[in-house]
Amino acid sequence: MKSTSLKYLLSQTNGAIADIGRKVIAGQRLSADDGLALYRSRDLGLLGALACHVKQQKSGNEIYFNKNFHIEPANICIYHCRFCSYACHTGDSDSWEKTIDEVANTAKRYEQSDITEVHIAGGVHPDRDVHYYAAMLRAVRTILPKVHIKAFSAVELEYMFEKASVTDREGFQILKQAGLQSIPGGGGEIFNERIRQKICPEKTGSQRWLDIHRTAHRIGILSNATMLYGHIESYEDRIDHLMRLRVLQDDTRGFNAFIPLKFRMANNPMSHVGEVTAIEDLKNYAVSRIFLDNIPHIKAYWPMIGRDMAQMALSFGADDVDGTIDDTTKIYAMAGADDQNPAMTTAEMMEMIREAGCQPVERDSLYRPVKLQTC
Ligand code: V47
Ligand code: SF4
Repeated sequence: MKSTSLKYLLSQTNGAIADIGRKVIAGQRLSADDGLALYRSRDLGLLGALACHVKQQKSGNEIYFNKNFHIEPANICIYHCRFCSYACHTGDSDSWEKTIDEVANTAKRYEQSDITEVHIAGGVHPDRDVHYYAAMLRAVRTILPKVHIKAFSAVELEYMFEKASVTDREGFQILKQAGLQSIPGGGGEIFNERIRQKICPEKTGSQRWLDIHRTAHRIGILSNATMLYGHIESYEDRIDHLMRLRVLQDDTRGFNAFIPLKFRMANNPMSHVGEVTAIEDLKNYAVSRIFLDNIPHIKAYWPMIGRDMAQMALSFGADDVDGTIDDTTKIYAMAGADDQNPAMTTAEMMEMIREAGCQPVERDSLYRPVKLQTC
């Protein structure tokens, strides 16, 4: 949206929300109260326009995607997060684990491809430590020497480091030497301790999650951040979550992207909570983009929200749709994601972005443009 149109829209708006809009245009940082007022606003058009303004300042008309695939080493997990439709426990008939050879065989399928990233994450396996996962990364690195390895949420990392009795810093050094380059944003959920206690009581605490990311950033491993929203949290809890991320990012500048993850209700103990509406999703993208002034990218993770919502999110501040993916990620399919076999060709991805009036840019894992091969 052109800034003249936004200024016109603001001139037609009264009260606190107009003042906040003027702060956004002036590039001033928003307070927690400002963020709350945005969440409480029903003016979705204005929120979208403000988010687009912020997005334009950061990445112009460009929308990023990458070519990636996922490896899930196991669905076995020691935890029992109440929103999870994916985890099994040792001995369950539906549980599975891939050996390092099987993981390597999955990687081999991409040897001749133009994939630039592999995303490796799964459950928190009771018997595996950091040395085991380092061996796994070395196997992948040998087969795919040029592919960026983004692996293991802070929750998996906490457990594998403790299992091997190494500090976070030592653990990261072991994984880094084995090929780890960045870490995904999983396990953030919602930082408010009271809500976290209700939805994932056993999981890595909020401060611990933040500290693990801080350590990663300090040793040159960048990461993403997520927020699981649309369950029993309040707007205050969402702003508290965004604020804690913004404070850490001021300190380290290590987050590449923020990924709002909409709670999906199928096949988990929180199904009765239901799901929020599309309007709430769009509002959440917009407020995240406006409030997180120091995180460069907002990802609309399409395998979770579907192509249509991902496309709409591009008009509400998102500038990244993640990857062409393969059909190898199951965590959302099992929780009821619209697309049960998420995969998109490059041509489909680019068309989806162009149709939203934006310019598709294939990126690598650090958001550097990749030269597209045309034929
Ligand atoms: O932490 C689990 C979420 C996350 C459900 O960094 C659910 O690029 C909704 O973090 N409804 C793991 N969400 C996945 C993740 C991720 C995914 C894609 C890209 C990146 C990245 C990170 O999945 C968990 C949890 O918040 N999740 N169950 C559910 N029922
Ligand atoms: Fe385990 Fe992750 Fe599922 Fe929680 S969300 S039970 S940590 S796989």
